[in-house]
Order: sequence, then structure tokens, then C-alpha cells
Amino acid sequence: MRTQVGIIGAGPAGLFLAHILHRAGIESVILEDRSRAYVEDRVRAGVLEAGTVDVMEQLGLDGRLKRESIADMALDIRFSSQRIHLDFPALGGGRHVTIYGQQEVVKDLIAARLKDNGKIVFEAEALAIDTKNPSIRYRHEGKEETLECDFVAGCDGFHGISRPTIPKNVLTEYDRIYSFAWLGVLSHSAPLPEMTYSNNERGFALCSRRSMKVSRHYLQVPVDEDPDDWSDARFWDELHLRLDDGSKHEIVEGEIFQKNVAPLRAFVAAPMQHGRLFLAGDASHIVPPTGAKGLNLAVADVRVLSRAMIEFYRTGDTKRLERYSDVCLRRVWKTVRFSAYMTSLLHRFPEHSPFDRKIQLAELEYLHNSKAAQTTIVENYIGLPFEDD
Ligand code: RFL
Ligand code: PHB
Repeated sequence: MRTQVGIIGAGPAGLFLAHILHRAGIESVILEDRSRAYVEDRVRAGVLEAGTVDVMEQLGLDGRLKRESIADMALDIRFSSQRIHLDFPALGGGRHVTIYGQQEVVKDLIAARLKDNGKIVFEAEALAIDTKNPSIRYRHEGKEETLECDFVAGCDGFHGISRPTIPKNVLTEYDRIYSFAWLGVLSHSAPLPEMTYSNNERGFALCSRRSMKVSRHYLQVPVDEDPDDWSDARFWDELHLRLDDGSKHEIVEGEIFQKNVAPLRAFVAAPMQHGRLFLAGDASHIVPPTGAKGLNLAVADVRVLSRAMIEFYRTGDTKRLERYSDVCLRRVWKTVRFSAYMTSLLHRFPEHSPFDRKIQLAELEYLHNSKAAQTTIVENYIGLPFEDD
């Protein structure tokens, strides 16, 4: 099989890339290890930056999003029985974020891709990449095949094969592993009116939502926590406590139908390119979820990558392709910074001294009363401008 751009991974990075290239008349094939049902059901992110929604709109992929998403106009932070209310439009130049599950984005992009006669090969595991004479060897239905292409886009997430294909001596890896994880649940219950983060003596908690009937909640837990140790009753009791809802009047309980534990980590691999292989999204960097940025960063990467590929196919000029890594990493590092900041502001760190805890509480007090500090958070949460050059 031969195509112009061989894409590994049908997550947000690979799917957005295929759509943007298609609009510019560039052909691609996506190889995805998992089944269609598996990738469509994988519950992950839920917060879309304004820029991500703009990209979906420009691609004409926002039909269902317009009908079913929730415009999120603010977030609350609770600490020491106090509340900080951050109003997005007021502090962020009229912009806001949108709540729409990552798996809904993935469903919409897969359906539209197949409708356009785009090729996605599910249950096709990429095995090896040739970065000089670009091709991808993969296994599908028990047989080994080769996809030849002009470029390989490594959109295969943190555990894919693309990043490890780059020789160790050319890749620098920056890593921070946190000493705690998030237990996330989905429940049939009405959410709180605002997206609410809480820094509580008992640990971090977050109340988010997917619709007016489905809540998405998270609790900080130890890294080795077994989700099966959390009965529904234990989860709700702990969430009430961490949100200062001792009387249990505020948070609505409901049937929990999905539960998982995810570790927190920040990681960046640089450069994001080697020969004809380009990394995008989680394949190249991951951020702790406290800033709600992973999916949005994947979209920002492939926006830059597609512009560079379009320029190459139109003019033969490779300058943008050569700048790809540098341009992306500027925004990546600013986003890693914000995600690390939100993580350090809101969690209880087992390794913190009483001094560290006092500093953290002072930071929250400062944020409570400073419009400048609030504006900084809102500007980053809504999403920094795309880097264009
Ligand atoms: P993905 O989504 O992991 O997709 C990679 C795809 O590659 C496939 N693959 C292979 N295919 C073929 N051959 C191989 N050898 C392959 N190896 C892997 C995989 O099956 C998969 O389908 O990466 P991508 O596209 O870069 O997208 C990144 C996002 O998924 C990720 O950053 C976000 O989910 C992170 N994230 C959040 N991001 C946000 O923007 N807002 C949020 O609110 C948010 N919340 C979250 C999150 C991530 C979380 N977890 C579970 C880590 C909340 C959580 C709890
Ligand atoms: C979510 O709704 O899944 C969500 C919201 C905010 C975050 C992370 C995840 O920071």
C-alpha cells in the first residue's frame, strides 16, 4: 500500500491530522492498533480549548459538538472553606472552554473520515518505521504488510513505537513522575453548576461533567491504588468531604458506571522529528491532567505539522518542516509549565513539609484576591494562542 502521509494512531492527533490534510488534497492512511469500538469508548479528556473548537468548526466537524457540548464559562477552586470563582469571559477576553468528551470527538472524526472515503485500518499494529525511505511495517489480520509513504506521522500516544524509533543519542527526554494518581469516575448524576477543583487537607478533588445528567469526578489517590477498592459509597463519602460538602446537600450522588486510575506525569521528548518521521501529541509529550491540556496540545501540534506538509506539497519547500519541532516545543513547554503549576497548586504532596504547605495555601490566598493571578490562570486554561511560525 502507498500513500502520501502514513499516520500511526487514530487518537485525536492522528484523526485531526488526516482531516486537515484531506481538506488540502493530501492523502493519508491511518493505522490503528485497536478496534474502532475500543478507541470510541476510551474515556479520557473532556475540556476543549476555544482554539480546538475553532479547528473543529473550520473542518466542518462541529455539527454534533454544537448540539451536545456544554459551554463552560467559569471554574471554581475551593480551599480552606473558601471559594475562588474564575469567570472565563470576564478575565479571558470573552472566550471560554467547551465540555465535550474526547471519545465523542474521536467518534465524530472517525465517522467523518470514513464518510470522506478516508482510510483507517483498525486492528493494524505498527511494528517498525523506516525514517529514511519512509514506510511503516504493520500486522493486520495475522499478516505483515508495508505502508509506503512520503512522511510518517507518529501519532501513537505515549506507549507507541514512534518515539522509541528515534535513536537514543539524538533524543532528549525530560520527565517528572508525580507521587500520586487520579481515580476518575463517570456517574449518572447531575453535575455541580461549575467545574470545581478542590485543594483539601484530605487531597485533591475535581468535579467536572459530560452532560447535565452525567458527572465526571476525580480524586487524588496513591499511585498503586486499586479502583476496585473504591465502592460507590466510599467514593461519594470522600468526594463530599474533599468538596466541603459535609452535609451532602451539594454533590448529587448517582450510579457510577466507569472507574479508572491514571498516574500523573509530565514528559517531553525533543526533537519531535527524525528524518521523515514526525511525532505529534502524546507520542512526544504528556502533561498531568490538572490543566486539561493533553488533547488540546495534540491538536496544536498537528495544526503546525499539517501547515508544514501543505507547504511542502504545494512548493517543495521544507523550511516549515525543519522548524516543526522548534515551533511546537515553544507552546508545549508553556503548556507543561501551566499543567505543572496547576498540579502543584491543587494537590497534597506526600513529600511536602509544613513550610511547603503554608506556601501553597498562601498562593491560593493570593489567587483569591488578585485579579492579575486569576487572569494568568484563565488565559492559560482557555488556551494560549497557536504558534504560527
Ligand atoms: P492517544 O489518544 O493515546 O492515541 C494514540 C493512538 O495510537 C494507537 N497506537 C498504535 N496504533 C498502531 N500501532 C501501534 N504500534 C500503536 N501504538 C499505539 C493507540 O491505540 C491510540 O489509539 O494519543 P493522542 O492522539 O496524542 O491524543 C492525546 C490525548 O488522548 C491525551 O493527551 C488526553 O486524553 C489527555 N487528557 C486530557 N486532555 C485534555 O486536553 N483535556 C482534558 O480534560 C484531559 N483530561 C486526559 C484527561 C488524560 C487522562 N488520562 C487517562 C491519561 C484526563 C485523564 C484522566
Ligand atoms: C474532565 O472533564 O475529564 C477534566 C476536566 C478538567 C481537568 C481534567 C479532566 O483538568
